[in-house]
Parts: sequence; structure tokens; C-alpha cells
Amino acid sequence: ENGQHPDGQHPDGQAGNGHHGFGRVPRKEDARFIRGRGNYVDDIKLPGMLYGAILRSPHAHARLVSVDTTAAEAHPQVRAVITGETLTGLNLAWMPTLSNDVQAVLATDKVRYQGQEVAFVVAETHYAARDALELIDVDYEALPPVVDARKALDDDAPVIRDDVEGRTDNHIFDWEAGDAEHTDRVFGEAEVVVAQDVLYPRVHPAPLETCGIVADMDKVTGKLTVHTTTQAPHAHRTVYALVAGLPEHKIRVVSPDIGGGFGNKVGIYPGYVCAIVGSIVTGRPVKWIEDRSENLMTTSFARDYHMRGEIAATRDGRIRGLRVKVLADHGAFNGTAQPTKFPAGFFHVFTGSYDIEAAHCAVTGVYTNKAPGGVAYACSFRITEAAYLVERLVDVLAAELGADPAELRMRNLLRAEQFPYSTATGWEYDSGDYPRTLRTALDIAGYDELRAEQAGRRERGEGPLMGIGISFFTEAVGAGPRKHMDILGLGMADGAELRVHPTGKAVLRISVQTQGQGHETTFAQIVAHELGIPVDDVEVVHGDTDQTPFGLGTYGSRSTPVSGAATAVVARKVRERARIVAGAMLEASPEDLEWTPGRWAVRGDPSTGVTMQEIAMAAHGSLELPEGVEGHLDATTVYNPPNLTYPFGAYVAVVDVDPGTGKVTVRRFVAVDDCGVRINPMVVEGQVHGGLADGVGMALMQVMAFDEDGNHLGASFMDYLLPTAVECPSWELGETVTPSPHHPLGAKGVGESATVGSPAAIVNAVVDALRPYGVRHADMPLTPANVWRVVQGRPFRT
Ligand code: MCN
Ligand code: CUN
Repeated sequence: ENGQHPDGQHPDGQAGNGHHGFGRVPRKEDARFIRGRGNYVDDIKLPGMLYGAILRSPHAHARLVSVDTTAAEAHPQVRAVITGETLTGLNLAWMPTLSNDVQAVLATDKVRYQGQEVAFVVAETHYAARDALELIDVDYEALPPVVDARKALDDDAPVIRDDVEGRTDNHIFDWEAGDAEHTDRVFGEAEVVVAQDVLYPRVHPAPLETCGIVADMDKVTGKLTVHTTTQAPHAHRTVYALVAGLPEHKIRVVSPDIGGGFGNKVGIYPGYVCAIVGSIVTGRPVKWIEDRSENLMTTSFARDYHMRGEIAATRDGRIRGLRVKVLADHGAFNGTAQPTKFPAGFFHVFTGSYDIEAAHCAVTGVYTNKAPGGVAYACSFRITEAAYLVERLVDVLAAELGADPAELRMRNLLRAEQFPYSTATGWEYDSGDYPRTLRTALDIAGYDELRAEQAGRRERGEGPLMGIGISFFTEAVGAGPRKHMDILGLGMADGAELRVHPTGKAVLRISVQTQGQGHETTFAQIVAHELGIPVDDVEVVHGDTDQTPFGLGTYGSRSTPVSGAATAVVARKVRERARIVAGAMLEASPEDLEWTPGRWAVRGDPSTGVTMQEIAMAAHGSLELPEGVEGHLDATTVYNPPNLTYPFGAYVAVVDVDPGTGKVTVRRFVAVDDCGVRINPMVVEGQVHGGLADGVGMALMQVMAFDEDGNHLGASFMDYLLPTAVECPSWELGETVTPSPHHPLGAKGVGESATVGSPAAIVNAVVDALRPYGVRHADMPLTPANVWRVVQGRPFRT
């Protein structure tokens, strides 16, 4: 069973013609996307609209002495110039971040990273706004920057955040999880301990569409409408309400089509606030769209985790303990996006997929003179870092023990009968059959033959160097239970509303927001599956706070686990209401009715049944309903997930490395994902393909580099490389299905799985290829230059 159902039918045969439920339904949204008919923020043009542009700091760290805007204001096309001083007057110069810190909207005292926002010009055209930026005269007094996180806590390090009174260092937080004492004891008794420094470099989600906004303050109605690139429209609205002091019902956040988010569009950026202020000041709509360099230099980056991991094990390869220390570079403002209680996100799932007695991690966050962010790029709240670290460490242990990495993993993986499993750091994994998934991946790859080929090549000294890398990951997605998780005090439950019109057509309203994941199709499939009506008869409304119920948005692969569950629940409410109506129609007691997809019928006599469409008409008609039963078939719900869902997967990469040039070619990549029940296997495979490409990008090509003055060295796609079909092999996918026991559909999230799981497989493969040089670890990105450097001066031994 590999999920191939080319006819679009659900494997259990429920789907009829015209797609009534789960299965490989083509994406509804693609019809407009492939015709160039998408409607993105930059496509929006409002009457009288003005254009904004941002003046940014050329320095990574400097005192702001003066900002002279006289010449810019005199530009004939300029309508407003806004500075930190203007905003101070409005009490808007600083805004709250998602981590309970503050961030400068426009600099007032200092600039703290290259590209930081200093002034905002509003003009009649985009070009005029850009031209006028050049007329602003800023006097900076350069300060020494902190670029290397490892030096941020030195005694002589310049203090970046002296805006906070009494602050004397660049320390943000210390956070730990697990049992330190127990872990130290296990390490003390261990037969084998291996330790490894591992860097997960600073990278960027780089969605194809950059961030932007059209802000429109209507002075007559007092209503602010913002069209913007956001993964979380409702959360943005509440934050704007709190920041600007406007009531929520006077703010409408609309998120039209979004050209990729990948966590880049979770937070609120200074440009958004400036555009809103610009509209308030001028009384006209203001559009601000950032360019590629602005996106790469200033918006939410990802990772930048300096990790040291240790594994304690027995001589025969039983892993007993894990100990981790992390230095987290958060940039100049602590703006990471994650549930409040978890300053290091979900990094404490670093025990991965293994049965480990004791584990402990300590994470220290520091400020540096770089852009803020850290949680983005399909990371599942730092599970990327955690999964990469443990999967690297397991390979280091395998090298130390002379063990096969597949066998070592098999030996330590959680077994099916151990679920639900409580980890040493406090997670409760819901379900899994890990050995089966790893075996499936090894079988597809032909692992034994690959190892034989590798041995033969090594023996014959036949180039290029061949490497085989494995990774096994477990994710925790679907944030989250209200009692454990909130963002800025907002609980993480999602609403859903379902209306069924008289003719049986349905409208679903949800709070999550697609950025390319196909929600308009897959959420319609959930309703179709529950009500037995065609997918085409269900319209999904999202991305507009005036039209959808409250919910926290799309990130951390939470849409299916939370809003997907809400959708199933609300559709079941409608189905139950339909049962009562059907009872009245059939003159039978509702308890005596039986559901077969699409119809309620008297038990044992399906021919008597009434269809959902007939029931809908009757529910809106003159049929007499039982005492106390309202007409119509509409329902609402709020879903508070009882736990996260824990998708997992086994990946095998095969690479060829040219030791002369350092070039790595990914020859094959096998990915077996288990995300529980798949609503649309084709969409899931698309998500996995994208994430695997991310893995190639991070493992081999991507890093946001800085020079020692804090100059950004990767502000265009010439330097910051995105993987293309040329660098990617033809992905080989498999699947296993272990339903989530607590999700109404048995589904788990999958949108970030492949990004989380794939980098380790590729790096493990490259290190495996370099084994003859005695290489045990090499940090990403494994660019030709970096690989070449790693092997220089090392003797080659087969
Ligand atoms: N799905 C399914 N069956 C499952 C699980 C998911 O059919 N068992 C489908 C869903 O119905 C949905 C898609 O797969 O259409 C992804 O679902 P889910 O795993 O719930 O993830 P989200 O929808 O919450 O998407 C968020 C996730 C994140 S956090 C990042 S980052 C990322 C990712 O999605 N950004 C993306 N994938 C992306 N894909 C595109 N094209 N663009 C982005 O910006
Ligand atoms: Cu960490 S990126 Mo996705 O959660 O939006």
C-alpha cells in the first residue's frame, strides 16, 4: 500500500464519482494559480492608494544622532515622512513581539542590525517613495557590533539592548527541560559517551512572495482594513487592537492568496505598522511591499542554534541518556514565535524517536546585532534543530561503536506497544510503529544492496565517494491544548462554522490560512467525507477576520490537527442535526436511522433513505420538526486539542561526493512518512516533496552569513541559494499509516515533516561518504568549498 489511487477514490471505497471525500482530489485553487489569476496583496489596488518605502540602517550597530527629513518632505510627490520621533508621539515607536519583548518599529535611540527600519516615506508612486528615501539625511555614530553569538556574553561585549533600563548584558533567557540529576547519573555510569558540537546555521524561509500590506483607515466609519500577508489573520487583528488601541470590531484583516509563508508570515513587521500609521496620517490607503533584499535581511530568519550534544550508551549500542547545551542566537529583538511557556520552542523533543531513560537540555538565548526571528522555515517550533541534533548524534555514536546506523536505530526505536509513550522531557507521543516505518524505507532503498555497492566501490577505489544516510524523526504538531499553550495570552483552540444551504451546498468558515498547502481542497474534502456530498459542493472561506471564526492560524503544522479536527466535529454536528430532520421526513425515530455516506436511512432498509441534499431542503422547508428542534443545518464549534499529534518518518539519502571539488550530488532520496490518516495523499506528497527540497537547500546550499562588522552577505538569490529541480533527485516516497488516537479523523500534521527530517539524512550521507577520511561530523551547509575544506590534509584510508 503506497497510497496510489489514481482514480481519486478513497481506499475504503467510500468515494463515488465527483469525489465525495478523502483521496487524490486535484487542488481547487490550482485552476486560478496556473492561469495567473491568483490575487496576492500586491495585486490589490484601492482608489487613491499611496505607496510606502522604508529607509534602513546601513550599520549593524550605531547610535542614531539625527534624522533630517526636510528635503524628503519637500519632494512634490511625497505625502508623509514618518520617523521614530513621529511614532514616539503616537506611542507607537516600539511594539510588542511574540516573545514578550519589544521591538523598534522605527529606530529612536540606536539601530541594532543592518537593515533595521529608520524612516517611512509615503508617496504618490512607489518610485517616488524610493527616490525620497535618498533625500533623508541620517547621522549615525557607529558602535562595535556583536555578530558571533558565542561572544555575546563576554564581559566586554557591547550591550545591545540598553533601551531597557539597568540591562548590563546580552542575555535573554535560560531555559531547561528534563531531569539534570538523573541524566548526569546515567552519564556517570555509562560505558560509552560521545559528544559533538553541532551548528544549525542561520537560514531563511524565503517564500517567493515577500511580505506586504495594504492598509486602509476609513476615517468616516473608523474602520481599519488591512490586506496583508499573514499566516494568522485573527492573531494579527488582536495584536493590532492592543498596539493601536482600536477595538477589534473596527479592524478587518484580510489575507488574500499568499505566495508561500514557511513561517515568514507569522509575525508583525515594522513595515505593517508604518503602513497603518501612514494611512491614518494621510487619510488614504497605503501599500507597502518589501523587496527581496528587505525580506532576506530583515524578516524572520530561522535556526541559528549552536548545540553541544552528548549521548550515553552501552557498549552494545543501547542509548541510555542524552545531554544537550544550546546557545540560541535570537538577533537584536526577541521576536521568536512560539507558545509562551516554551522560549526554545519544542526543542525538548530532542530525545527523538528513541526509548531513552534520561535526558536534559539547557538553552540560553542571547541578543546579537542581527535581524530578529528564529522560529520559521517549516521548523515545527525548533523541532528541526532537535531532530537534526539527535540524528547526527546517533550517527556519531554508530561511528564510535563501529555499528551500522540502521541497526543502531532499529535497536533503540520505540516499539509499537510502548505507545502512548511519555518521554524523559515530558511529551506524550500518541501513536507509532517506528520499526515498521524504518523497515519500509530500508526496503524501498534496497539498503543491503546499497551497502554492498558502497563496500565494493571503496574496495576498488572507484570514485566518486558514495554515502548512505538515514534519519528517523518524530514531530509534535498541532499546538495546542489550551491549558499548556498560548501565544501572547491567546489560547490555541480553533473555531469552525458550517452552513448547508437549502440545495445541499455547504460553506465552511475556518480561521487557518493556506499559503499553498491546499486548504480550499482538503478542508472541503473533510466536510465531503463527513456529509457524503461532493467536494465541489463545499466552499472554504478563510483569510478574512470579518468572515471567519476566531483561531490562531497556520504554523507548526497545526491546521489539520486543530482546524481539521474542528471541521470534522462541526460537520458531525450537522450530520446529527440532519439525522433528526431525516427522522421527521421518514416518520421514524432518529435512533432507528443508520448513516451511509450521503444519506440517513432506516436501519436495515437503505432503500428508504434520504440524501443530504433532500434533508437540507426539508430543513429549510415547511416540514414539521420535533419540539425544540430549530430549522436549518448550520453549526459552529471550537476545538481545543487534547494533545499534539506526533507524525514521524524514516528517510534514506544516497549521495555521491567528488573529493576533488567537494561537490555533493544527491543520487537518491527515499522518504517514508507516517502522518496518520491522509486526507489527500497527493497534497501530502506535495508537502513532502517541498520539504525534501528544503532539506537539500539547508544541507548543501543555504546560510545567512555576516562579516565581522555585521554586514549581511546573502541579501539576494545570487548569494542565498534556493534548491531547484537540478539539485534534487526524483523523490521516492512510501507511507505507513498509524492513526492518531485522539484526532477525530486519525490525522496528524505533515506540512513540516520533510523539512524537519531531511537535512540529517543528507548530512549523515555526506559524512558517511567521507568516512575514509576519518570525518565524524561537518556543519551545514555542505557546499563544495566547505566539503573540500573538511577533507584537506586528512589521510584517505579505506
Ligand atoms: N494533509 C492531509 N492529510 C494529513 C495531513 C495533512 O491531507 N494527514 C494536508 C492538509 O489537509 C493540508 C496540507 O496537507 O492541505 C498540510 O497540512 P498540515 O500538516 O496540517 O499543515 P498546515 O496546513 O498547518 O501548514 C503549515 C505548514 C507549515 S507550518 C509550513 S512552515 C509550511 C508547510 O505547511 N509552509 C508552506 N507547507 C507549505 N507548503 C506551501 N506550499 N507553502 C508554504 O508556505
Ligand atoms: Cu516554524 S515555520 Mo511553519 O510553523 O509556519
